[in-house]
Amino acid sequence: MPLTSFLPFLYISVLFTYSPAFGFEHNVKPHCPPDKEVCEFDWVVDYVETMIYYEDGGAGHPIVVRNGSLYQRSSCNTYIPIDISKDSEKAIFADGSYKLIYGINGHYPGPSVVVYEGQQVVVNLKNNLLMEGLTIHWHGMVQWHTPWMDGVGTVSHCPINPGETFQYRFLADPPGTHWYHSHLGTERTDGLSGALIVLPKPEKLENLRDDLPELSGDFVMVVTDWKLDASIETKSEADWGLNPFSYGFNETKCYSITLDATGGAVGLFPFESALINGRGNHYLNKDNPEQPDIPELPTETFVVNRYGYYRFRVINTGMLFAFRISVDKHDIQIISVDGNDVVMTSAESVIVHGGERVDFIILASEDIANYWVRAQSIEDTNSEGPVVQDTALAVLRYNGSREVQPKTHRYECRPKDPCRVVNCPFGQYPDSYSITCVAASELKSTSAQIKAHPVPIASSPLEFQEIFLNFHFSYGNTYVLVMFFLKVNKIYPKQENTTTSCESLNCTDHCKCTYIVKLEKDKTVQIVFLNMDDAPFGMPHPIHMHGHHFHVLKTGFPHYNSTTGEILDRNRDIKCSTKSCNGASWRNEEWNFGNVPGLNLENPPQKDTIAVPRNGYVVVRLKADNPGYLILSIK
Ligand SMILES: [Cu+2]
Repeated sequence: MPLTSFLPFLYISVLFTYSPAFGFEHNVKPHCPPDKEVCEFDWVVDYVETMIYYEDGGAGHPIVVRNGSLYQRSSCNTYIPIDISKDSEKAIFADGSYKLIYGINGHYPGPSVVVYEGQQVVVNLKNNLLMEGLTIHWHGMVQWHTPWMDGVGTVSHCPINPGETFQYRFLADPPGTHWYHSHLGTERTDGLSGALIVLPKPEKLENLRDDLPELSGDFVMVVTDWKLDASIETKSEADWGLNPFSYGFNETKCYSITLDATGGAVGLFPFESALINGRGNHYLNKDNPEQPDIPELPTETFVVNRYGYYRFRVINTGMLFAFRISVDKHDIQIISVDGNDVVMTSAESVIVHGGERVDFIILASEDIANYWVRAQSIEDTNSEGPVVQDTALAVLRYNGSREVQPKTHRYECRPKDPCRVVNCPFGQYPDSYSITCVAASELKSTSAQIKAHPVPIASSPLEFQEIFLNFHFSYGNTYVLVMFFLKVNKIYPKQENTTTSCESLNCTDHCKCTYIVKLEKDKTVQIVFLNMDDAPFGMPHPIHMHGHHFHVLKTGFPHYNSTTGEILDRNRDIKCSTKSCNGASWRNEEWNFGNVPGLNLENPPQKDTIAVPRNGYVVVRLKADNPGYLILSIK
């Protein structure tokens, strides 16, 4: 991208005044009418602390629990009761701990950006922080021919410095459930994230999907893991190998990594709590995971009318943990992944990895009551044996039911009536779980979706480019954290520096560098994401590609022991030429040039983030038609 394309949007000014406001609107409400060409937002990023009650002028009062109720301490000895119905606009409750975070206009999660397809989105962003630069990445937006608006700090633009204002301007494309977040350092997981919903143009709505019932409501559900420590501390301590001391440096008991049902690593550090739309709780009582530590805290509540259909747009904005999402006593009907429509499919639950979005519908046809909405980790065991899955909870409340905590339990999967779980990061659960896994690649695009975005097919081998990329830990370094944005070679503004040591001949196996892959313009590019791990604890990695929604053609799983779930052997379709599986290729040369057996070329789903199974692979395809420096990273 020539430097002249970098438009001078950066200027310094003080445009906005700051006053904290906190309510999270979970109903999808467009910000501008559909006929408006430009939809504009004014944002101020500033510090804010959770569990502090803010007065309009900005003065704060700590929120405390006394005798089973919440109070704000307006002076040392003055306690004023908190009225959740009124005061939830005045404070971010999070999980009940005090934590300094970043807020956008005082909000966490950030204000939802709800716009119409094709609208020009303008975000005037003022960085009011004292010492941190920031950028905002619009995850899911393809940024067609505007890669400089992709918001990846040091790759697609220079960070916005403290005191500066930057104007983001990009086209809302494609429609669907997306999100935004800071793409610099660890800011994303300390407050700088939110929902970005692009609604289809109203005139397109009618012929877009005829398979959906008429909806009575449309909800945003932002799910994230949550830690008391600042993310930079979590990252640094992980870099230094301090995770075993996560319970406290002075505690005698040490932390042991939790594993999923196939032995893949999940909890590199302890699951402390998780939030749904900014609200959560600690659930330290493992014997009764539905009994929160601070029951007085507000819980996110979705109110529905009986017999109505409701859409949930789930976004995992978290740091490490994937969440298995379910609604007690209600089947979920999955209709969209990463903003792309799929043929409706029924499931007991769906697993949403970091960066992924899943839309589902429920029919509120049960008794008028309260039901738990669950976001459960996929932890299964640690070195001592089975662990209880950590859970974040929200409430599904039928109109007319009492405002009390649900008493429901999650569906029990039985051999006769197994649970269908969509988007497992592995091929199968052990037999005893009675769970049938549906891989993301088994979902089907709707006919309208595939008509608008056909699978790229190369007209000749010359038009076809195939790339094998292995995402994995390196042996002996089990604690390297992958969910933070590592230092990458700066691309803006010095483009001559983009050649890196990865391209040098003497780098044959384990090299530390920013790896740059050149896609040839307009070619059909098939990427084989590998996760061939030589580390003792591998883990499934969600991989996110900027600038494209690729077609997911196939998943290759390793071989499992069906009783224990353990991996017996890595997938042997792939030939690795080094220990780190650099220079990988298909074992069978006849599979080259796109001739891999079992590819769904007819109606594969489209995604922008995909979990690659440990010791397996995922084949994706795209057309290289969006020039620019686009990052490909583990989410
Ligand atoms: Cu993205």
